[in-house]
Amino acid sequence: MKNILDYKVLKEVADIIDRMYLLGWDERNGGNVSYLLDEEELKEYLDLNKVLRTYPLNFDASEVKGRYFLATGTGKYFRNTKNDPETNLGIFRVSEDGLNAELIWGYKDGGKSTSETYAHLMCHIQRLRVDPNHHVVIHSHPTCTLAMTHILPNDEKIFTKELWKVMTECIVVFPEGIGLLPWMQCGTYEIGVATAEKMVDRRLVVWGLHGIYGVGETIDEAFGLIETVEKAADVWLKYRQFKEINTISDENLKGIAKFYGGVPRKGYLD
Ligand code: 2HA
Ligand code: ZN
Repeated sequence: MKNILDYKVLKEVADIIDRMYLLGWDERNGGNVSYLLDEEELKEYLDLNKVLRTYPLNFDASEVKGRYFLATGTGKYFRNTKNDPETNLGIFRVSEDGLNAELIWGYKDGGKSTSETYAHLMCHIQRLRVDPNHHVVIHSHPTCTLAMTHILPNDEKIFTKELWKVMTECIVVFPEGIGLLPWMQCGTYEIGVATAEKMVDRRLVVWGLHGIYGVGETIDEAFGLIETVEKAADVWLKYRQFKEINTISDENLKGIAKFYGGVPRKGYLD
């Protein structure tokens, strides 16, 4: 059996968590990451018949029964993850009835998966319906994106268009727009449902006064979405206090999207 600490997915997840911490986006235990694993690959590293313990998921996740997830632990600090993955991360399987997590590895100090497990699993379920190659859900508290939600109204069209107009790259990276939820209690079943609903045709959802969710087939994709939003939010905050004399017009945005083959969200540029 190979050493799980050499598993490239685990290394990639630990690396991105460390990077997000260093970017200042994930203070203390803020943020969480989960990754849908490939069973055949995982078998090379762990005995999948050996369940360490189980804990309730408190909702019906049977759509992903038997699937394996690597996820950050509840209350665990991003800062500590790379140095001690076995305490700060865990790998669990969703039980056959969909109601429990069966821990296969990790959460060494008796912990369990992130307080946002509802939202993570619901986003995985939703994205798998529209993208069979989906794997990654990242939740983070990026500074400038979060600041923007204090200033703009709770309107996802306005939020998206402000960012599209900051820099040419935005409509290339997220032509489908960004979902935006007003402030809601985090960690709840309800915020999970609301987030997953927005993920039907989007890969980014901002939680007002809290943070962001990004999803993707790879870490590069999910992280790339979030870093593009955060970069644009940073630039937006830098110029919004000045008189803007140049901007990307709606016509320009349509042209950029067309050039790169993206379809801008319906109703945003019409
Ligand atoms: O505590 O980010 O949303 C981790 C979180 C909750
Ligand atoms: Zn959070």
